[in-house]
Amino acid sequence: MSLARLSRGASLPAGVAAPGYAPEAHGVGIVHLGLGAFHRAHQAVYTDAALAAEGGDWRIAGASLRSRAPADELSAQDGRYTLIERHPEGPRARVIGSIARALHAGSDAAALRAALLAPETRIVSLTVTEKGYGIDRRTGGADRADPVVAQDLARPDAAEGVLGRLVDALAARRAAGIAPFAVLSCDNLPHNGATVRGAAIDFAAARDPALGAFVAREVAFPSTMVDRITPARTEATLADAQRLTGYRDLAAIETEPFSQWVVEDAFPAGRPAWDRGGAVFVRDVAPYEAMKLTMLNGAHSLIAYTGVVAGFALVRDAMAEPAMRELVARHLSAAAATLDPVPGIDLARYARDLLARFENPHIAHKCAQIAMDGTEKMPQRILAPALKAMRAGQPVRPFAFALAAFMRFALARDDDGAAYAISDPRADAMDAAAASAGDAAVLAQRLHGIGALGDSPLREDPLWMASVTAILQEMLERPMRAVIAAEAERG
Ligand code: CS2
Repeated sequence: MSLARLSRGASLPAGVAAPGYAPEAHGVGIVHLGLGAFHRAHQAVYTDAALAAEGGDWRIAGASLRSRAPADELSAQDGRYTLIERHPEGPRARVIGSIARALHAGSDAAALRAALLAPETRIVSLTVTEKGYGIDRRTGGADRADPVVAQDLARPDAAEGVLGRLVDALAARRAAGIAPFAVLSCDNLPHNGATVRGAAIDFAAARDPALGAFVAREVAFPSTMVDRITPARTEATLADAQRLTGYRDLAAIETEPFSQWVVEDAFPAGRPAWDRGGAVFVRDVAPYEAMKLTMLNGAHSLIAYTGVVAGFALVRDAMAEPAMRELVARHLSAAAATLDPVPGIDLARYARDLLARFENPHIAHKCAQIAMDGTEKMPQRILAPALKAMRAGQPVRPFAFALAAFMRFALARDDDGAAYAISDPRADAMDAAAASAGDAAVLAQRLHGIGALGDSPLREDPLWMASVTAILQEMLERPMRAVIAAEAERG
């Protein structure tokens, strides 16, 4: 029996929470770009709680940017889906009703544009991954070398990229006298609101300087820190959804019990009562964001690169290796030492909680999933705290170790010699650099020069480069597991 029946009055078994409101009675107020598992495990859940607590016309029209499948799966179920939370005592299911419509950006382009132009749309939120925006991290502007950005600048009325679609909609609203929406980037970019704002202003100004000035003056880009570990769904996810709810659910997703959302409260046209779902509104998100990017995400990248090479398939497998766990704990304290105080947060406790989250035996989070797009992630996760540590005279070795692991990963062969694919927008440059595997110093220099990795002043720092090169040399000579053991021994 399909979950679609729920919107026609069918009921759920006891123990499975249903939306605490009548979804179809609420209008759409948000357009969301990027309908993947993370959105469904995070913002859509907070919106579901907000609708239950305070109502309002805040349902979501979501658009999947790449594949059609998520849009089809959700549409077939009137937007309903099962959220499975993997608790220690067993999985818990809840049906979410906040998604009103699910579109595919490519084939439903006109419907998506209409939703972006609708006066009722007061927020456009995004989870499109770091690389999905087409931002030139060096200039902070739109990346003219990105083919989609270049195409959208040439044909603004047929935009296919994220910046192009946002700016096209803002321009059309301005022309029609409709107030702009707030743009809420929920990706792990440094200063996500300000970063996307800078690129959107640049893109708009390239079309028309007055439009650039309008975006700068009139459009809010609140920053936000989002957190919930959400592995890609598997057959087990779908089987559990069916077992727990009694319905076949093609759009089910699974996630951890923990969830955190810190948002800058800058929504000129209003927002859902996300605080009723546990979101925290603050004036300045920066300290929370730095904490999460450098501690959680930095440690994640360390685990992912060592893990893929050493043959730990899952984060929890790596954590089960005592030496690896020690290196993760070492990384967390080095990252914490670079942070300014974070209001209301005890960083030692945050680090302990992270270790437990990574160890969660019920979450099957693949190292290979986290290892994707390293050239987009390493600058803010590893190089930014490393630079702070270097300048403050604090230990940098944990960061050098994580970067060296990324470099070893770039060789695309694990300790057993098995090849794996590298999924990264700069995979070609990584592959070209890997030809220097015979010389750790050259390999390190070349890989450190790719994309935003090349923008870090650390690349010019002989001490840093010597440290990275020495660790990489070891990783080239010995199996990763042996290097991990020796490194943990070293402390
Ligand atoms: C992970 C994140 O894949 C990755 O790069 O580090 O997706 C991480 O799981 C989330 O940011 C957790 O909130």
